[in-house]
Amino acid sequence: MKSFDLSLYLVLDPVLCADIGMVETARAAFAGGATIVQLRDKDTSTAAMIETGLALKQMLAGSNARLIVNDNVEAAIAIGADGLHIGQEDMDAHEARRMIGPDMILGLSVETEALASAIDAGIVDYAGVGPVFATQTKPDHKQPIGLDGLAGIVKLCPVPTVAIGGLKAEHTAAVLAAGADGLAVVSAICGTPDPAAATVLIAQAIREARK
Ligand code: TZP
Ligand code: MG
Repeated sequence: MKSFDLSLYLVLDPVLCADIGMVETARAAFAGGATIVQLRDKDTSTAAMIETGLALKQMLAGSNARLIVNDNVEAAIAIGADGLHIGQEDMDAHEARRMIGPDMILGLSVETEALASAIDAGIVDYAGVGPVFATQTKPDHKQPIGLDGLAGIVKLCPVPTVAIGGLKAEHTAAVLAAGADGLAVVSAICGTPDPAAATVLIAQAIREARK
């Protein structure tokens, strides 16, 4: 049985994290209560991705936290990551599953109810649902779905879900009320003056919302 906790899902951004770096940002976020981290770097080489991923893996050793690699199957395998996350345009989920084998976590981005209904729970382990709100972090993002859209899509997902897109601590209660299992954030943590404190704010909001 794959075990992972989507509650507070940090997605790293190399540009936003430039000041202290992605590994130190992740370290601070885990100290603050992040449960899972995704290495996402659209503009780097596989070799550099592997180097950062191995440093993240070393930092996480002995913890329950999970390391997911965005899009790059070769890097995910070389790092020995816990999982791979793909978008609808990246590759077919069956093809991804065939390449990573049965044990790695596979996450898939979904933006519509139709895509949610099409998820094969036999091969996909969780869905990233969004963007909930418009965000500067991903300039080419799809049409925002809003909190009502999130609720509609989550209802149709046959796997656990994490919401993404423009999410801040103040959205936590509404996102969880919409049925998502967690929040994925980039700019709410990466590049903030105190990433650990920024994470604590979200972690506390999650605890409050679940009471
Ligand atoms: N996918 C959909 S929106 C997004 C991704 C990777 C970026 C979310 O960034 P932020 O800063 O949390 O809005
Ligand atoms: Mg992608």
